[in-house]
Amino acid sequence: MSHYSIKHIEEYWQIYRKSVRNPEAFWEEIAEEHFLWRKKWDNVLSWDFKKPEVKWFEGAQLNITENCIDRHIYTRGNKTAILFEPNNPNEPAEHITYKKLHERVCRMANVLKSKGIKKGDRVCIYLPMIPELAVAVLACARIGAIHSVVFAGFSSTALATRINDSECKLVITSDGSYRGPKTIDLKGIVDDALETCPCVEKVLVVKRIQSEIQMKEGRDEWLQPLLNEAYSDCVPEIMNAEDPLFILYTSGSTGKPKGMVHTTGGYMVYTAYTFKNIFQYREEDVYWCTADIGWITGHSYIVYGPLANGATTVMFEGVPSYPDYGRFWDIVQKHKVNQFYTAPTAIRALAKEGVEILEKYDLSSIKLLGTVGEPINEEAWHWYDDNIGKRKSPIVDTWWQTETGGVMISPIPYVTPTKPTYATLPFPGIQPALMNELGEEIKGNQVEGRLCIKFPWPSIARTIWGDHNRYKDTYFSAFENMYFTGDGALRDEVGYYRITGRVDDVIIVSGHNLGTAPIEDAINEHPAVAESAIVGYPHDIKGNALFGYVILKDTGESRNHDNLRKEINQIITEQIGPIAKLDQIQFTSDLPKTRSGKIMRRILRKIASNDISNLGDTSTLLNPEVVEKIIDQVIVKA
Ligand code: 7RM
Repeated sequence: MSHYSIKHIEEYWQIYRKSVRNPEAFWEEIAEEHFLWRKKWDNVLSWDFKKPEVKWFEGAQLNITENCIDRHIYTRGNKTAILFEPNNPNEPAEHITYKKLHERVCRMANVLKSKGIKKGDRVCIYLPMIPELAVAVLACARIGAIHSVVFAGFSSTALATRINDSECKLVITSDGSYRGPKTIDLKGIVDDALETCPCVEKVLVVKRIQSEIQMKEGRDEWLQPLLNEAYSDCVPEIMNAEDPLFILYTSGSTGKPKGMVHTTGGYMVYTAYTFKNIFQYREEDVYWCTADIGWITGHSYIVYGPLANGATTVMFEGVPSYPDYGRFWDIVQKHKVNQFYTAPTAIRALAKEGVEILEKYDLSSIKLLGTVGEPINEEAWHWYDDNIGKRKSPIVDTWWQTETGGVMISPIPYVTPTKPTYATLPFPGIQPALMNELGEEIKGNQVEGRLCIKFPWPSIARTIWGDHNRYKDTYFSAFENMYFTGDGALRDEVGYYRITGRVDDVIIVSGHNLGTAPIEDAINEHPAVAESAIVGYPHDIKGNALFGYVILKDTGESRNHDNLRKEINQIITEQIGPIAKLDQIQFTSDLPKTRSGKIMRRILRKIASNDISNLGDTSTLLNPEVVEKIIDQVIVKA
């Protein structure tokens, strides 16, 4: 018996050692015992990071939707698979059982087939967080089409770039979407994008907001009538383990977005196994990940991982602030959510609203909390622990990437003792290494370096769509025979990892390496500070100097900014040292963020450096308007 569910720290170490000593045997056992294969593999793994090439479970055949849906119909057919919570709290939630999900996926799959979609074709999905999004993803997988989900907050230009890069034949979208009190004209955005996308033949439209839209003759069709007509069963396409399952775009530090390609067998095994252990999911639990399916977190931990385990997974259409900042907690109470997984940026935004609002809700169903997406600062970690987890729910700080497909470094709840701001230990099968600038591995504990992974794991992205050279350059060229993550990390005295942020966020001031995250952590402890971002800018003597953008909490009272600046630098001096003191502090009301909530430091760096001639593309930001605002504040003053 493999240890599919890890229960003790001794067991973790035992499994971890086994997974490193003989990775093939380790993954083979898990693949063998917990999944449905039409044919077993001829070879567990072949790999060469120099080429680079990675293949898992070669020769095996399967369909991932049989694993995520069909096999559960017999054992838990009437269990809720997807629990849909609409944007409007007065609209009833929808419980989609495994049986019903099977039917809906099959109908959608048959519609796609009737529109000429075949195995290997690319289908772009541009939908809000409604059940059809998950159904469309699974329908593609059912027939072997490669889905490319584009987050429905991206602009028409961003959408067109992604559609063209992978030459999608068909787009699935909706007439519009709800976002808190607003509605967004998604179909109009698609129409604009398609002006420059000759590869798209068909557009299928879900009716969601009942708005008047243009339907282009011969190209656009309403989906519902087609679904009603379609047959409710669809024989799954038998896929090879290494056939592509999906493409998901992620922005690089330069150039056009990278279409990360994930394949079928390894991705399934890894997301299912990590989901089971990291969220300690039990049969009756209700699990909620607040991400959007437009990101990897949604792919792996709303759709594939939970469904492969027969879980109930919540899909929320709305935003945390609508109708007020109690919405998340309202949903937790209403659906008795047991595992809650969100991003530090959401935690900080909610913490800023204060704790009074929490008193209205019963959060006692919560057993476990998760975070993902960026380093979580100590203050946010404690706020989450104290107020949401009530100090009894372990926090899993899960470090991973679009490229890794699944969680790589994370505590296993109830097993790994947690430590604020630490993602703690590698998941079984993951072999991290910290590297120095000379390309050497830094061994031992209490060290810091660039985070690499030494050995392949089943869900590593296999290539960048259409650009294998870029894949090689980006991930396999910095360090020989290693996958380079682009992140920095430190390993403490017991071997726990703390992700310190993107390596390009390191600022060298007077020869001292300073990570931005620890400085931001220190500042955020000031009672008046809600959020902050530190960047470097050129300085004649120090090489780089530090510029801090600081958002203050709305406490109602006005504070003297010069005094605050002194207090902030005092805290930094106390926690890190005078070397990390900020040379300039700008108070601002907002920070430019990507749509997944990451602060765009590139832009902040340019503004701090007084170099706004070429800010690059800001159109994909969540809040492009703040860029102008900050420029006015900073540049006018200087
Ligand atoms: C899952 C996801 C990847 C980048 C990654 C890191 C940062 C993600 C954490 C984290 C510190 C974490 N995929 N990151 N999780 N940093 N602690 N727990 O976010 O492709 O969108 O981003 O996000 O820099 O390289 S992603």
